[in-house]
Amino acid sequence: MRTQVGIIGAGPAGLLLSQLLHAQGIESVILENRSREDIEGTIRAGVLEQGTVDLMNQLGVGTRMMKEGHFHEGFELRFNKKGHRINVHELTEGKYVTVYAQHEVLKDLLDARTQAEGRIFFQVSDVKLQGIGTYQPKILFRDNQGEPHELNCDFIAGCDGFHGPSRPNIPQAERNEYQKVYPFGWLGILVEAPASAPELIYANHERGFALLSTRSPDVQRLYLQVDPKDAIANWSDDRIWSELHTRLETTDGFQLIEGPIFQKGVVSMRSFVCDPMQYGRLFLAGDAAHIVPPTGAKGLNLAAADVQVLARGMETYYRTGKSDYLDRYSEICLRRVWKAERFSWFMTTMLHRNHEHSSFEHRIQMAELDYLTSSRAASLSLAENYIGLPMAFE
Ligand code: RFL
Ligand code: PHB
Repeated sequence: MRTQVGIIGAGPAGLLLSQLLHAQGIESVILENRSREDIEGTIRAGVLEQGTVDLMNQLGVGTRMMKEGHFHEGFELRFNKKGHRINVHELTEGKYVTVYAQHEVLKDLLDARTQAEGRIFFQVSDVKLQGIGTYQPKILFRDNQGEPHELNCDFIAGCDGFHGPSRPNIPQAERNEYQKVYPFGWLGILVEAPASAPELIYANHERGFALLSTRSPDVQRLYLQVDPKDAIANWSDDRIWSELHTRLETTDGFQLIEGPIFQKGVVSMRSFVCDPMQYGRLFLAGDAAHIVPPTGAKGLNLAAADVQVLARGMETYYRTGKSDYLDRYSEICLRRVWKAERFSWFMTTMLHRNHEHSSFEHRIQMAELDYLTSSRAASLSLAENYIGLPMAFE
């Protein structure tokens, strides 16, 4: 089998890349080890940057998002039992915080790929990369029947997430990895209930961080900071609600609306960057190359930014035969990646309770929150990072 770009992974990075390449007349094949149902049922991100929304629309896959997504003009930072609104819309000259679930983005992209008769193999196994240092790289894999195949391509895009097989193919001596593991986990729940607030609330409380988000008028998404090693079995619904009520409480009587919890789980948090994000004919994009803690809502958005640079490089290569731009892929992406790493680390550090910290660091956290919510310059910086820094292609 042959294609121009072999893509490993049908997450946001792989599917967006395939759709971008298709729009430029470049052929790709996607290899994914999970089933379509599994992908469409996995609950992850919720917040899209304005640039990601624009990209979805530009690719012709934004119709449902524009109809069913939620467009917020701001969000709230809550501390000392008081809410402080960040008016993102006004501070960023008209941009919106879009809440539209990652699995809905994936459904829309999978539909578009299917309609365009794009080739996607689901439930593949034994994925192996070969010849990435040559001009004829290939991917060996088994299809869902266990039949072995060889996919010959010009380029391989490693869009296979943090645990995927692509990154380890970059020789260790050529690869620098930067990592920070946080002593926090997020317990996330999905609840059948109406929204308790019109916009997202990020709360710093002495018992730990809490986040109120939404999915639809009748389904809400909430998170609690917990010990990353804590078992979900330790968290009864009653305990979750009691903790959420305490952490989100305000002096002016905020009411948290309860409902049946129909999904819950704990995720751990880390920051990670692989530099470079490319080697020979292999290009990493999204979580395969970098991870951020979810507090800044940047992971999916960074994946979308990477693949726009990658698609531009490939388009330039096929049009001119020159690889100069592709050679700079990693350098161009990493400038944005490190700014998103900084922002996600900053939001995480400011909002979580760290038991390794002293009362000094706690006072600094409070000063940071007070500054962010009382200085226009600081609010502007927060808003422009949250909504997404402008896309840079050079
Ligand atoms: P993904 O989504 O992990 O997709 C990788 C795909 O590769 C497949 N794969 C393989 N395929 C073939 N062979 C193999 N050997 C393979 N190994 C793996 C996997 O099955 C999978 O389908 O990576 P991608 O595309 O880079 O996308 C990254 C995003 O998924 C991630 O950054 C976001 O979910 C992060 N994130 C958020 N990002 C935002 O931009 N905004 C948010 O509001 C936001 N909230 C979140 C989040 C992540 C969270 N969790 C669960 C970590 C909230 C949470 C709780
Ligand atoms: C979500 O709705 O899942 C969500 C919202 C904001 C974040 C992270 C996740 O920062």
